[in-house]
Amino acid sequence: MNDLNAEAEAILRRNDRGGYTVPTEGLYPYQWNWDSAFAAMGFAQFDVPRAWEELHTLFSGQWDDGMVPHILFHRPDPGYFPGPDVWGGRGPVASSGITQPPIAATMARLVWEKDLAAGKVAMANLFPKLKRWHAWFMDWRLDRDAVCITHPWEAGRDNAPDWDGAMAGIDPAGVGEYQRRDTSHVDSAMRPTKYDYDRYVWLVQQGRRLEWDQAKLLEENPFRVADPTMTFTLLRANRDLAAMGRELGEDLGEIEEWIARLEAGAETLWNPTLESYDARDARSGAWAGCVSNASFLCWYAGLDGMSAQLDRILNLTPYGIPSHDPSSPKFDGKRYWRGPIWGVMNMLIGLGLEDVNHPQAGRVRQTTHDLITEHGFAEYFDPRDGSPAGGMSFTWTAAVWLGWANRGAG
Ligand code: 2M8
Repeated sequence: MNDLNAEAEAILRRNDRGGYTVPTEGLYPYQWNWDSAFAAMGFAQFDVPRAWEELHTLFSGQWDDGMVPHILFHRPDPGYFPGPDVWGGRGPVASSGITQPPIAATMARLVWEKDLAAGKVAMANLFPKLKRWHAWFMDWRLDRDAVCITHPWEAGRDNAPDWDGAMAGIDPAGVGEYQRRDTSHVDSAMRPTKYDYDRYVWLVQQGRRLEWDQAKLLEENPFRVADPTMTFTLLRANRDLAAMGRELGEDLGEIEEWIARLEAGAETLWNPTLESYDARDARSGAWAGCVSNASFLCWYAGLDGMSAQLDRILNLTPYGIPSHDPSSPKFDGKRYWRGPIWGVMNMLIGLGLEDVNHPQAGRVRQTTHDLITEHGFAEYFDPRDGSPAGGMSFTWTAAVWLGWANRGAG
């Protein structure tokens, strides 16, 4: 085993809090939804039972309406804001009131493929929970059959320029005083601004006031954006759920109907002027005008159309797909989801490219391999020179290394 494999395994073990994994010590002290799904895929490379346990713990927080929260607050920790007291989630485990990109079915399939016989009981147990979560999206979150977010944190791409238009429509008056914790862990130049945080907190306060009732949020929330991250990940997740359901002898009728609807919905995210998949404000109809790393999840979802953009972007940076187009005036190479490279997004994009044997597939994986080899297991990286940013010893970067990037040719 090479040193990086050993280091990646040690990171997962160190971030293990017993049944669930934190994204990194200090900055993120709880169980995050899509981080946890990546962690399961990472654990599956050396400890398959622990991988299933991660997913099991994640779904122990599922709400009675089917939603799976974006954070589960298993144990209080003053190092993170906003904590359970601010969110007022109503599930079986203290939680936030919003969700995150549904990659769990896709990661569960990768875990299951490690040992089909041993994983059959765990998968049969997880299947109905995954299906209920997907049904929740279909019931509550569609706009012209594309999937909407109700808070920027739901997309996982917190401060992406994609949300600037919708965020400008929020007046955060009355949000009150609060103490951020993130900027005591990392340089504030790498984090969202106060302008954004006021609106994040305002949206949490609004959700709590509306008791996280999806019908009321649909009526009242000014922030509702049809998002490529959610649309493409749910489409892919349904394809993986159908494949697993077939193995388990489940009826697939409903899932197949969801797939057809989401395929049509994804096309409503095609911005012809930008020549790219784009986010669309479901309230105003306005395009965000952003070529983001989520735009390139189309292959992951079984669609295409982005090859010319992919060639263009890959020629602008040495390490894969930045979170925002480097040629855009909004690009900021260090500020979180406004420019940096994220190993997890490179992996999802890469999986999609590999599915169709795309000529750029090898390049995306190889450059992610090089990025981690040269710059470590950081949360994200400056796309111009690869310098590490945000939190270090990061769970999902370690998982991406173990499950995908270490198969680079280098
Ligand atoms: C970041 O988001 C959290 C809020 O959910 C934060 O900044 O406090 C995002 O990068 C998100 O995608 C990720 O799941 C989370 C934990 O790694 O951190």
